[in-house]
Amino acid sequence: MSKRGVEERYLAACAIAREAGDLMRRLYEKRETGSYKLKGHQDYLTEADGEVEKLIVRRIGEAFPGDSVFGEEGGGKFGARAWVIDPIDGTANFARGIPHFCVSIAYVQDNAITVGALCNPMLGELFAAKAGGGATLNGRPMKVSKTRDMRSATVELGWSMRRPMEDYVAMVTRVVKEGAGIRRSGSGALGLAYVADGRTDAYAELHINSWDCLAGILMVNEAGGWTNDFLAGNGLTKGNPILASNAALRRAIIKATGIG
Ligand code: LIP
Repeated sequence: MSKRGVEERYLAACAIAREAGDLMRRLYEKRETGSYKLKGHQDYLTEADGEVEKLIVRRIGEAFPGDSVFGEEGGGKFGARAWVIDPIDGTANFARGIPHFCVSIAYVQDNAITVGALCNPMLGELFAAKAGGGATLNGRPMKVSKTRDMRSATVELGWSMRRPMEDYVAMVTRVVKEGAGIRRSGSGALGLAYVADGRTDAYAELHINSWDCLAGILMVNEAGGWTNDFLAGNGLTKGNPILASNAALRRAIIKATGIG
């Protein structure tokens, strides 16, 4: 694809993420307590997920009718030019009234993440990246942290029911034993963006879906960090483990999490 084609998709991803974020915030502020469903054990679904995804799919179709789109709620296709979207990453937070969530939009060209955009409307934060073009927060360049010692590190360990609880507890135990501080905030997309912006030093999860993480993976790499080969095997369609880190902690965090 030409540079112009990538730039057009980058600008569109940013604009659509902002518009979707504005809609998400309006829906959040008018939601009624308890207005959510559970599509699985600890797997939340709100009406807002569907409304936001419909807006994103419509905008992408208007601008790039020849591209494929895959959304967490509506499904779709993974073509050679594929948009992979999560309308609300951090749905459990949205559902329970915790203002820590975002829209995640990624564009993948021939199985390579090319464009990513995340918007957290509650903080007015737009995270964006394009392959070879750097990563930004509201237009400001992002860089990963320089933390070199696990005893000074802050590491987010994502969790879901998609892997055995024993495996998660074992990973938490290993990371804490290495001296790191840990957190789990319920949005893998924002967790990865925070690594790219140096707010945390690493993000790990034993299984995450592509729509949650592709945009964040690109941001971490464009901000000078490292990620495992998430797209190996069936990563795009079935998900995989994810590990993202600043450059200095890479070896230590691979050892502690067992993801590499
Ligand atoms: C979430 C992910 C998070 C994971 C949660 C959930 P959702 O995505 O971002 O990493 O730990 O279980 O899958 O469901 O809020 O779009």
